[in-house]
Amino acid sequence: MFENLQERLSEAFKLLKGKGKINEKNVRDALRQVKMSLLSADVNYKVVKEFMDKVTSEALGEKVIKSVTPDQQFVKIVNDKLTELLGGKEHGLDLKSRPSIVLMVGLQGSGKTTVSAKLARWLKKKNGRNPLLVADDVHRPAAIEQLEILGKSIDVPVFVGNRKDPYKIAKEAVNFAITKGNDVVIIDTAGRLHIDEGMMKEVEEIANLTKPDEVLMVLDSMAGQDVVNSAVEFDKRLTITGFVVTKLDGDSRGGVALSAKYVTGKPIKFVGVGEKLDQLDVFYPDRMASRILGMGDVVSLVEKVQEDLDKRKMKEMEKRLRKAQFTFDDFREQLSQIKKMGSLSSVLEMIPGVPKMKDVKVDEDQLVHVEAIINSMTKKERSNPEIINLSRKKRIAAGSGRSLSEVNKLMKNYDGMKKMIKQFGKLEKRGKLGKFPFQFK
Ligand SMILES: Nc1nc2c(ncn2[C@@H]2O[C@H](COP(=O)(O)OP(=O)(O)O)[C@@H](O)[C@H]2O)c(=O)[nH]1
Ligand SMILES: [Mg+2]
Repeated sequence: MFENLQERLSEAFKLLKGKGKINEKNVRDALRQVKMSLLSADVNYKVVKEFMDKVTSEALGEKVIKSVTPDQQFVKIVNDKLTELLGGKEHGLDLKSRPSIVLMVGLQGSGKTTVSAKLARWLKKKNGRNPLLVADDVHRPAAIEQLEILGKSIDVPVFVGNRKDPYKIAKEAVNFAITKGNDVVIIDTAGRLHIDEGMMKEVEEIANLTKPDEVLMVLDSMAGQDVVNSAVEFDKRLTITGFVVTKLDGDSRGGVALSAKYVTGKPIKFVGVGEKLDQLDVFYPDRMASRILGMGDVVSLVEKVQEDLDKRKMKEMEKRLRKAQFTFDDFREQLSQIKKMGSLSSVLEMIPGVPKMKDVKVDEDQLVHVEAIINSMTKKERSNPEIINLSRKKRIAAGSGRSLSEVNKLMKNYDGMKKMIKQFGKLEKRGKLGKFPFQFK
């Protein structure tokens, strides 16, 4: 369903190509294209609206980074918001009880039986669990046999019971697991082509009997928007805990995933990317967003450039520190960097060599005050702080609206910092200090 989306989005991104700056007009044109492409891909209009609101406010407020083009930056914004919409971060399985029960539900042909086996394999291989598969789709005899074959291929036992009564099978299976020491029970249930009362009642009853830790609804990503309605219905009746979206190896671009997550608020936990049993992936919203946009390379380029920019600024600062040339101009530049980048503690944590300081409280007001004081200095004072005598201090205090003692404190801090830097320089020259305390790779 997202077949045209990438094409139309790249049209939108083209609108920004060659533009020196993201301005209101060209962003609005591009945004209109994005909106059209989502709507024409049949994405739920509420989803589109929420998405557009977020992208618009971000895109219009963004400064252009020099080394990437506006269209590349725009792709990044759209990508980030899409990631958010898809659930942000990955969601694991919540398997607390012993044995843990996983109930697999969904329409016929969505991939329940395949996913049951894939999940058993994944839990065994990646989590060291000892799963039991339960063939609880008794309506089609072939379904039981299908699961038996799959279970054999991954060396996981399959419980079939009397092959007739789905409630009895489910109950017996849990007891079987307890006696055999299986710590997770995966129950494969019957589906229908469309939602019907009989099927709903059956899975509802199985859920009541087994009290599952996870109720995973399997969604066929190729099946179109109708699937979203069935997701709502299943969630209403069973309270599902998450989705597994299958057949993403086909032409589908994952639009169903986007809408189902939005309308139910339930996370996508896994995706199926092929018929083989190892073709199950934990769902990563960021990767899915890139896939929908088809622009993963652009996104990582922008990320890389942002990283490089930060690194370059750090390196520059390191050079000045080494030469003990640290002036109030540098100080001010640092402050504005810090303000731009968010809290001071997160910036400090980014500097290699600086110990992690969890919960460091930084008074952001203080930063504003310090900046005001520096702004009241003349250019000459900023680059030669040693000329700042008492009368200059008084003038600076009056000009910045801060007290003389605050100005004094700043001067003292500056002196201390500079002395420390000189010490480091000397020690380093004498070879007493193996490395400069801040190392930038
Ligand atoms: N290409 C592809 N095929 C899949 C995937 N998951 C399931 N299938 C196929 O979809 C068909 C229906 O799967 P099945 O597990 O029997 O669905 P169920 O009726 O819900 O149990 C089978 O032919 C599977 O091999 C997937 O991720 N990719
Ligand atoms: Mg099946």
